[in-house]
Amino acid sequence: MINKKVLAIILGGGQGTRLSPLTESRSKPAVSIAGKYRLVDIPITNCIHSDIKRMFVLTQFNSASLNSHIKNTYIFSSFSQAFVDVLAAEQTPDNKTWFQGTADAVRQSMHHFLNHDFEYALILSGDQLYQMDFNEMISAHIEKGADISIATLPVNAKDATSFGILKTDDESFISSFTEKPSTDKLPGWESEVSDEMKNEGREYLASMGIYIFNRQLLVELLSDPSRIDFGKEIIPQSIDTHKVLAYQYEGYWTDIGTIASFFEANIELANDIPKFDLFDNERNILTRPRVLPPSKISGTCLDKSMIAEGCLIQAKEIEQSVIGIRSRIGKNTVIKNTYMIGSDRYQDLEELETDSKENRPFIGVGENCNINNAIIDKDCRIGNNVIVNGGSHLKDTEDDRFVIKDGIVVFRKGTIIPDNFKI
Ligand code: ADQ
Ligand code: ADP
Repeated sequence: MINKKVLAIILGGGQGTRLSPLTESRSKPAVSIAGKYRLVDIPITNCIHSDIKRMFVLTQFNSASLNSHIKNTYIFSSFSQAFVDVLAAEQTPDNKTWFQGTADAVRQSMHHFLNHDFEYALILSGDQLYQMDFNEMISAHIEKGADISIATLPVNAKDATSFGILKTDDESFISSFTEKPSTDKLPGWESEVSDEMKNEGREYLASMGIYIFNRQLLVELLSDPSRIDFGKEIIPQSIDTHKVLAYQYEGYWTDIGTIASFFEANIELANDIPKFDLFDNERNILTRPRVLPPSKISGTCLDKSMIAEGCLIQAKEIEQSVIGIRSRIGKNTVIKNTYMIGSDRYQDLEELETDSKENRPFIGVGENCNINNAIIDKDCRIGNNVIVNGGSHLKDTEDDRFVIKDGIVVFRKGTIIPDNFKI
């Protein structure tokens, strides 16, 4: 019954610049992961498996793909109170600007939330990969009589600088909090952690950006418009005045807000035993069911790779890669360490003929290509004999066809790469 008192608010993304160019034509929650899902499916799935079925997704701009994905996927019975609603930043007479930060996004949308009956607001990030049962956290929040709860995870010193770091008292209430401390400020912020975490050097308790707020308190805290961010203002300013509980989590969790972390998380999924389990019977990730044919693969040596439905593959070799829906890959091509997002549709014979006549590569990857360390966004047309060798030897750069970030070559959606192109 507890979950009936919870309203989930999913922070779908700020400007999305860190995930650019994948966020150029769609909002961050609509970015594709693992070849067939979208980022927003992760927090929504976690809520549904926790029996929390009233969700708002806050996003900076409304993209057609996010709306159509949500509308076509999360369809509940008309007799249930369940819903997933997208709220894009909107201009009203009182608010003339876009969301200024996470707390501001919640503030600007508060009038929508308050129309609903709830006691606890569960605030989630939209760019994290994890499988978590929120019920345990909610139970701890209620049992301990907390005003606010924050899910926490032990991290090492290198990662600690990217997170809110906190310390707790004997009863797990947060006694101090610092948002993204620099390395020189870290000494003294270590916490008691399990032996396993200690052995991995994970001695700092990080905020996972997953919060529970009691309804009235959230309204009060957000009544001050100078509080723009949860991590920078709301949390640090609340620990002395309110009971802020740390809920310790030790399962797999990773932030996927940058190209490098997004790439790594996707490629890692192709490992024999990935840390994130897509093959879990009970906690399967939900997404839009598509009626696609099985993938057809011919003459390809496949190793540590995931191939989504509806692909047409004749490549020579695919290794440590994730190949998304409807991908087409030509003969003799070798693809390694690559996330190919896939296509929205198949080209018919007539279109293929026109492309050939006009010397335009088909949608997909052509023949005799060699692609390593890349992300190929949807509907790209990569010609024949193309060589892409991403890696740390490449400097960050961009042009109208691709962006190189942290050695990863990201082809923009729908890009055309001619035959014999080389990076
Ligand atoms: P960050 O992840 O750096 O730190 P932030 O960039 O504010 O925090 O993003 C949190 C979530 O909100 C992300 O999913 C982001 O996409 C979304 N978001 C950001 N701005 C938004 C906006 N204007 N509108 C809608 N959504 C928006 C936070 C905490 C840290 C904590 C880490 C854990 O501040 O204390 O350690 O999360 O990842
Ligand atoms: P993205 O998935 O890159 O975020 P969208 O979801 O907006 O982008 O685009 C995908 C949607 O548009 C799908 O529903 C797909 O069927 C449709 N679509 C895209 N291009 C075409 C096209 N040329 N012909 C028919 N449908 C298309």
